[in-house]
Amino acid sequence: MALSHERSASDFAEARRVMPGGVNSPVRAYQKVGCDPVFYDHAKGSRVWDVDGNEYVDFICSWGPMIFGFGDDDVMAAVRAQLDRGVSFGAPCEAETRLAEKICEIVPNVEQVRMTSSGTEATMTAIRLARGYTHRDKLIKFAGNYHGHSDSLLVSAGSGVATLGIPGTPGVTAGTARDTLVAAYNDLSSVRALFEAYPGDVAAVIVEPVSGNMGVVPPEPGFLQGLRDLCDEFGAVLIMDEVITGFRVALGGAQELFGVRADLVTFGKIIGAGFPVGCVAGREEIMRSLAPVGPVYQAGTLSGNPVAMEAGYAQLTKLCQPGLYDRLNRTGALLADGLRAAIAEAGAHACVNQLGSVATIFFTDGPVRDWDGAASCDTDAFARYFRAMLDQGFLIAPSQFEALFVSLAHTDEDVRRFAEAARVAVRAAVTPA
Ligand code: KE4
Repeated sequence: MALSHERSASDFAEARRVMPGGVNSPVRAYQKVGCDPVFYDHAKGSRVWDVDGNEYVDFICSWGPMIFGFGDDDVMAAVRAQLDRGVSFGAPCEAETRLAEKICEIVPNVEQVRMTSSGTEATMTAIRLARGYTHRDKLIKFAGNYHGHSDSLLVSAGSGVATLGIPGTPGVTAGTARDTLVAAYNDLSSVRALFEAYPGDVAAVIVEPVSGNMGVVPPEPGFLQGLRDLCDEFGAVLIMDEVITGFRVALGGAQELFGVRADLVTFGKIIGAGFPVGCVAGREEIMRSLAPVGPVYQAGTLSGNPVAMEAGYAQLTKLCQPGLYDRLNRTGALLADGLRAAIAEAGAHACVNQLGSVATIFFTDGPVRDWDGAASCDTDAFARYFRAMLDQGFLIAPSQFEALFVSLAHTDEDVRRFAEAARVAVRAAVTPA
């Protein structure tokens, strides 16, 4: 029975009057999945209830931060304890140092941290820091990778830019775009070619060590180490953007999982446990270029916000418990198996990429190993799949070019029910009305 979305519909009409598209981040508008967005009312664990009272199992997890599910008791206790002590100081406080120390303790090759209020600010800072440290201008990124919405990084970006099919980079100057060079993911020769075309002028390579923003695309064996070797050969900074993968693909993130050293690493999402937090981190030798020690300026009114710091510290501390990532990854694998069974049963032209607790069903034969592969997807089929999952009470990312997130609150029963719903939804996807 189709769910009623009356109040969401009126909420959306009201929102559109006062906010562009009715949202504060484009992908939330459901523009490419053929229906209006549901408005969330409240959430707990793996569940979300919308304003019409419909209950869903949510696999967006607020785009990654809710690794323990919504409203984790330990995180909320830490937040409540701070609320009456002050929600913002704009001055140094011990909570900032505690979270920075925890990140340095957990993450390989990190000696110092600079907190920001978003992943975008973290990657923007990392780029500026790499340019200031190397005195070079050019930046290499990968088609389909998304690193937030700072000018340099909107060139050939994934996520919402890919979802909306925005051509070029309106609002970004030609000069800025000229300094961003675009390589193909999983293609080291395309990276070498750019280094050789701009000898001595590439400041950094920035990469999603596991792509999440063209859908999930894991690095092929040797790709990340190959980037490390190229950056060493040409004297560039290797930036791993771990806003998604940080504390998700392993406690120590992709650097731990793949055993490849980044010079700078950016985090977001999980380190804020749902509060606005990002950070750039790395060796002190580079980080000391940041003001007030060095000349590379970066700042933020709410950077190191005490409530956000306490939330992140509680979450990272809880993630240090043994066995959690085995359980998280097992749930991710179960879910991917369920999707593959649904594809096989429907005889659908689709494939699944999964790594740990992130996964994407691509409506193309695949394999999907780069942006060209992802771009070949039948996004109308994905939209039919999305709507069929929504109607059955499952919330997934409203875009072919995003990831599905599993949390530690998702049970085997949640996954079993998801797989059942996917059998119906994949058939609907490949059977245009
Ligand atoms: P934020 O500025 O949204 O906190 O982080 C930007 C960012 C940086 N790097 C990576 C690898 C990211 O995935 C992101 C943001 N992720 C998107 C989802 N693909 C956030 C959701 C949205 O844009 O609404």
